[in-house]
Amino acid sequence: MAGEARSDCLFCKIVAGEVPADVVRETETTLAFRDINPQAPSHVLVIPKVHHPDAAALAAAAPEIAADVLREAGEVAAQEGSESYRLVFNTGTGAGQTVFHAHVHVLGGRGLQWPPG
Ligand code: IU
Repeated sequence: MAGEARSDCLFCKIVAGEVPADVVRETETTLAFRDINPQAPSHVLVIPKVHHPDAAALAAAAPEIAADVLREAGEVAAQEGSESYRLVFNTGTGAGQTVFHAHVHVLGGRGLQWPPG
């Protein structure tokens, strides 16, 4: 069931402390940690602690937690000193989603081109 921890989900395992992560912020409902394959000098993922497969599913099921994730993304950017930054929600394999637990990429620390690839 969405919302429950999944034993086969990497990010649920990070939330449970079963897989290590470089955590930069934590709240009651969210966790923020550095991406292991950074695409910018500052590349942090913010996730809800509850399991939902993508951001839209999270927003539909738990809008208050989706808002927490967005608020935390801004706090991460400020903490990282990123005056300008980009939030990315890859959704679906065709868009590059590889982990099916909602997360937002917070990218900063360099100039970012538009449009993205
Ligand atoms: P994506 O939007 O689903 O592709 O993002 C998943 C991210 O999770 C991706 O950028 C990976 O580098 C990152 N990641 C991680 O930080 N730690 C891990 O153990 C694994 C993936 I596997």
